[in-house]
Amino acid sequence: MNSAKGLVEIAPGAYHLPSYLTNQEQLQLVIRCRELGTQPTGFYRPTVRGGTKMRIEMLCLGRHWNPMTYRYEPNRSDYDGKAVPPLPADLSTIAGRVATAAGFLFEPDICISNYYPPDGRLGLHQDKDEHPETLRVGIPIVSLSVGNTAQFVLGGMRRKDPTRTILLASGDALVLAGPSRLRYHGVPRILSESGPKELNLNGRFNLTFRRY
Ligand code: MD6
Ligand code: FE
Repeated sequence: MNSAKGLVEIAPGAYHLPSYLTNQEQLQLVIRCRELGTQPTGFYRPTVRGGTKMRIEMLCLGRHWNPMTYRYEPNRSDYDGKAVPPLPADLSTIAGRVATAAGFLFEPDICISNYYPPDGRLGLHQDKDEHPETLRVGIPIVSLSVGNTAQFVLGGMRRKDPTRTILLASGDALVLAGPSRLRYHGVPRILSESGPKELNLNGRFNLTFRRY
């Protein structure tokens, strides 16, 4: 069960589910991220095309998103060549439940988990590296956030389109699907010390679940 306070359609095909995860589920998710993140295939700080280091740490499950080629691959060839672990069933199940709550049937096969330190951020981007058919039909991306609150900006189909800001708090879920699947979005900042004290996390984990 979850403590969802509802489903807010922030744009056609984009849904915010505030407080989707219970406190207990949030704690479990933090523990899970730390477990997976401290494995040999755990978090690392990616360097993107052009040589800039990202302001987050990344961990991929199912397939690795290569920040140099913008392609999905079995091994993290931009870093240490290690094969990424499979997407654990407990995590894909949660993402499937979120999608159901928003009215979609969704069976993810990839998860990208990002860790934001207190000064972490993620530039404006589109998630368009999945299979063309996935993008064409608008198969959702489901995201889960735990820890500090993020300022999440959602724009349009062009980088210069106007954006709106929503706050993604600990336990919130977000779905980008259908006509919103390819909207530009980013996280300019997270709010320090804004998460539940019990998580012991002055930072943030965001997990995005995808179907390749
Ligand atoms: C974040 N999220 O919340 C970054 N992408 O830290 C994303 O980039 C994202 O939340 C696609 C769909 C949902 C998301
Ligand atoms: Fe994204």
